[in-house]
Amino acid sequence: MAKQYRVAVCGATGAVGNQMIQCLEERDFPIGELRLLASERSRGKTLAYKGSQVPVQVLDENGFKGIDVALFSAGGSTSEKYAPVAAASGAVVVDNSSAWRMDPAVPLVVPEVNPHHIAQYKNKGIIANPNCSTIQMVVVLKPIHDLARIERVVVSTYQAVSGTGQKAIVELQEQMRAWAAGQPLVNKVYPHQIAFNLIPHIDVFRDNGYTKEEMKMVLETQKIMDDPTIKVSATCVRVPVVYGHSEALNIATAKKITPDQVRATLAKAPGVKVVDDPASKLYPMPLDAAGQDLTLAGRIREDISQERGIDMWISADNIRKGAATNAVQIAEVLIRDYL
Ligand code: NAP
Ligand code: 3JN
Repeated sequence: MAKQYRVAVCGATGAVGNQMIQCLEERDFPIGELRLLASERSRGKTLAYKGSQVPVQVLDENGFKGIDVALFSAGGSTSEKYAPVAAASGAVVVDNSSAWRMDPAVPLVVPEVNPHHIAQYKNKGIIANPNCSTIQMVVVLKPIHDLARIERVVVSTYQAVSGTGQKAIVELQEQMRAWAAGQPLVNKVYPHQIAFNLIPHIDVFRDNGYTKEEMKMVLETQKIMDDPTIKVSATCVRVPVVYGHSEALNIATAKKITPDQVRATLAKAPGVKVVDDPASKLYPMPLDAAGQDLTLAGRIREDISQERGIDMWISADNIRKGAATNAVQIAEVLIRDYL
């Protein structure tokens, strides 16, 4: 019989954790034992996995004993404290928070882009999963970088409320209902009304005027692509969409390439689907990206404002490829090549 692994999902009751359990099931990850961990608030809960109800355990120092692979999505402070605990008890951690992403000893991995970095898990027993907006961007940038060397990317994101968690989905729905009923709209999760609005503010502001989310896109892209020379400038915007982040990308390359070359390259790239037939009104949209794992790329055209530039539009499921699926894919490479 094929080897089976003891897997923990830490943050199992959350939006990302729930999707991780679903991805493990869908992808038939070889699990001998599934341990679900969350906070005191989830004591007594159970979650469905392959037709059975698995009890949720309250996270503590002993929670990772005997575990081979621990998938974390319980926020940065839980990862900071418990990822080293899990690693010390012999598990390899795949962490979804930003806590370990920029640690030089911790690999930051998108399996379509830099699977070879996974070998560095041996340094600390931790592998970091990038931010959702970075993941979908590097999946399309890597094949273009290999073709024509990217010098600079200007990106604007259109990020779904599910990126903020379940409470933000409820806030958008309640504001829509209140608007339709002519009642006052209440905002608690976001600093402004999100229904019928756009909020150019994701995560906290930094001294340089960018937000932390925008700087994650800059620094994570350079680390994953192993190239600190790629210049990135990002503007991250929350939009009233439930699932699926989209991005407008403006890419400047060292070598001149045509939109046809980009389409042909992306058509062969792992994890990408070219959806680019404007005459038939076909282009990526979050409603089409949601519920699947490919990054959709379209509206590919030459940038008329510069010598060697390409513009495009991409959409991907932020909870699946942007978080849970990417983490499970990392775990798949880990067990295939290393454990
Ligand atoms: P969420 O829906 O609020 O879920 C949070 C999860 O963490 C719940 O299972 C919660 O358990 C658990 N948790 C919170 N504090 C805990 C503690 N002290 N001990 C144990 N468990 C604790 O949030 P989410 O949207 O799933 O996001 C979770 C995290 O994933 C984020 O904070 C972020 O770090 C990461 N994330 C990454 C990306 C990405 O771009 N890759 C995207 C979204 C999220 P209870 O239900 O018991 O409270
Ligand atoms: O807002 C989004 O669309 C993505 C959110 C990601 C997120 C949310 C809370 C904390 C992160 C992340 O993964 O970068 C974090 C974090 O910093 O861990």
